[in-house]
Amino acid sequence: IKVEDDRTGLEIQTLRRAILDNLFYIQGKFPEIATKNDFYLALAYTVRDRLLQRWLNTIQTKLKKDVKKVCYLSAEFLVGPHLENNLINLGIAETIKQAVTESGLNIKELIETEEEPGLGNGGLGRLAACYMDSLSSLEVPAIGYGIRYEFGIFDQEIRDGWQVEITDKWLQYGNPWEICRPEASVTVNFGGHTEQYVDGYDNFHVRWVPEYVVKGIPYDTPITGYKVNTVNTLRLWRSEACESFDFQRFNVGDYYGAVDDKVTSENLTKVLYPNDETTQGKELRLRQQYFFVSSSLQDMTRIHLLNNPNLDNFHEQWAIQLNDTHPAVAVPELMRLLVDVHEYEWGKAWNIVKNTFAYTNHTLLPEALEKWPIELFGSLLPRILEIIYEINRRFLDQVRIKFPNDDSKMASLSIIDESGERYVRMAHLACIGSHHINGVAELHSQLVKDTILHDFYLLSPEKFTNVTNGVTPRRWIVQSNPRLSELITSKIGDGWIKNLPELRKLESYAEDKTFRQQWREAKQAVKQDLANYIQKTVGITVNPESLFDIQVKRIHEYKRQHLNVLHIITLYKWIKSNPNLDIPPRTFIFGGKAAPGYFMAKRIIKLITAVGNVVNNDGDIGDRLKVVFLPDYNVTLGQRVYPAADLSEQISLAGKEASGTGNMKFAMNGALTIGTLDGANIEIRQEVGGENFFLFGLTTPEVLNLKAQGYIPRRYYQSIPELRGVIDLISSGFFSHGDPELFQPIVDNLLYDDPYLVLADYKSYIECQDNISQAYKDQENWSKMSILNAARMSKFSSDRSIQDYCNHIWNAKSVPIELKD
Ligand code: 26R
Repeated sequence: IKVEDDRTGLEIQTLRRAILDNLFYIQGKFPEIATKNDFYLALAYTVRDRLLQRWLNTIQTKLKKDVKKVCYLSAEFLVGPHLENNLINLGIAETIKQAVTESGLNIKELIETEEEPGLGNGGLGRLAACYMDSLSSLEVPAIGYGIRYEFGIFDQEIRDGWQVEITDKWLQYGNPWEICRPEASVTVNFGGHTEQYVDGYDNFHVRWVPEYVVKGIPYDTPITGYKVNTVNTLRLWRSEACESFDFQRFNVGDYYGAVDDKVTSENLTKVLYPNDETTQGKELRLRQQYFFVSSSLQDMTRIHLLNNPNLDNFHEQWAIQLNDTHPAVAVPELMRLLVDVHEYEWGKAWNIVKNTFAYTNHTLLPEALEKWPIELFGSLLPRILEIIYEINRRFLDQVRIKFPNDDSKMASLSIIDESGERYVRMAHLACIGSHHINGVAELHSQLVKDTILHDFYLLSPEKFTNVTNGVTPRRWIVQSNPRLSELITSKIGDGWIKNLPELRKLESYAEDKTFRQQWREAKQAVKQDLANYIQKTVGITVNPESLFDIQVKRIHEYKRQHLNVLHIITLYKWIKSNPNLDIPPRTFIFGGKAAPGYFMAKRIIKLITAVGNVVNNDGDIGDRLKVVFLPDYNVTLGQRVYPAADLSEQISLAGKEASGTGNMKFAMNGALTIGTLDGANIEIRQEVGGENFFLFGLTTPEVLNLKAQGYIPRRYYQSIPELRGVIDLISSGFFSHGDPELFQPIVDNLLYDDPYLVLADYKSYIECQDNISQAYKDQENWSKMSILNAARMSKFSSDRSIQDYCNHIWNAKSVPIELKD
């Protein structure tokens, strides 16, 4: 008889034995005393065992000479739960399910036991995770480098309608997916001063004498690709105190001083900053950035030198992508490593640096553009600031040649902002140090060239390009919507999972009545699941046949959740005054976190829940309108929500949302979109067809015009009676138990400032929503539009985005991994 290896075998009996074995030898438990988490961990280790060979083979391939590696440098990776994703990518979901079930366990329950690593705020972090999935699925050798925050994005609870933040203790019951690699630890300098010295050959050098040194310890997580052997690595750094430094103090008897340093060093990677889109110049944040960037670059140069005599060809072997400016300090740090540590001459070093980096911009909002006070920067990273000054000096010499006698150009391009208090502008640093700069959707990339980086564009137009964002169909269709996936596969086979353009084959079924019926049944089933979840979590009974109208994303004024609320109140007033009004019942679902210090965003959450309390409990309304705020929106909850939507709300003010990626997840799952001409909405509409997309609102040029003329929001309030009625109802205290104060900050903001033109777009939005209500009555046509949306979304696969990056920016290729065992 053949006996399969417990660690790799895939027969049911073997898998069952392996789970018990891991339970016993890793968890130290018998089934009789094991908790659900013990079983989850035993299963996770069983799955991990089955990817390790591929993982190690991929690492070996990467070490080979002449294999170009992509490094995605990002302060955030919002990967979501690993278990089910790995089951799908390894192609063992069915087998494992059978083994687990035959062991008397519930696979769904075990999958749901996993705590998701919330190591990101929102779009930018989730994009990094989708890109890691596609890099592996396309067999591109890649490493994601980031920070292993001990506490990720806070958990959100809703108490009395308000957001309350709870510490995210994602590591408390263990993380089976990471492997710590202390042997690859590095050290990172902070503070102190610099000195010049002359070496034995009369060459000048600079040495950085730091005030303290922090140790960086890497933790590796495997990133599987879909049904390929490539398993890439996500390498996240944790900080620790450096023993050698502690001991100096310790030895002179300053025990508390030594432990203090330990506390400071270890605080570095404690917590993710929960601010989405506003910088506060917090020192700890700059420390985090330099810490993970320096650790990662030291790691790359070390790996490079294993197989190369020197760093001369570094840029031929490594393509480093800067995910926004958060890792932009990599530009001077690589210069430091080349010039100070490896003794390269400046010009030669700079040539390597500028051929290594590329920079992605993710936002135009001025408050989100990172800049650091010079004082802070210089005291924390004295050597890096010197290098930045030298980069800037040489850069401005070039500018002077191109624009002679133009001081305003010099001022606008300089890395240093000298208009008031002096700052280091990180976007300028990233631009100057990169060979390519891209925005994340066509409109956004155009606006980057026209506005914030306009002068850089004039200087080097060839550097600027666009890569429209994408999302992985593995997690966002196959995993989150198995019913729909099976229906699709039953008609067109499963090639679409790897090659999304094959979804086009569904177009012809849009005319097929039976298929439409099946399509509706699949949607109905997931809507029922979400209705059950809503009942269980917030205790609201929703009508599963109603139109599910969903807005999930971070709460921000530019995303205009409050515009959505104005529509809800409008409908509420309509039904109250005309009970016979013939519109389909709707369930409005919201989800999203507000930055803890963002007053207006938090108040918008309270407004949503307050309107919900009134509407949901009004007997005249019944189940014609329900308003649900789902607490703690995260990747896991996203997976429940996107598949269940009939309508996707993408209603940001034109010109403000760089791309959006939730918009893609909704449409791929057959939701129709109500949206402005903003971010990737424009391209989604282009792909699915204007007749299958509900468009409203001002365009970007119209927004600019209106603002230039002097926008007066009160005029809209005065001239649109319906709008006035809605605002007055909020002001009256109707939704706040008679308290007119509670929502006055929102009302005043809308009436007297309204920076995101909510009132200007109100009328257009309401009309569009009314068209939607009418359209929903024709279920056959709605289904047709829904099918066409899903069928035409292939452009928004992150596989396409990654291909674009590989071809146009990284010059990287697939390297299939051989599986020798
Ligand atoms: C500097 C700091 C406070 C900070 C600023 C901005 C921290 C985090 C952010 C997050 C931003 C830049 C972000 O998530 N941007 C989003 O990136 C997505 C992926 O490209 C886009 O889809 C989305 O439109 C954009 O808002």
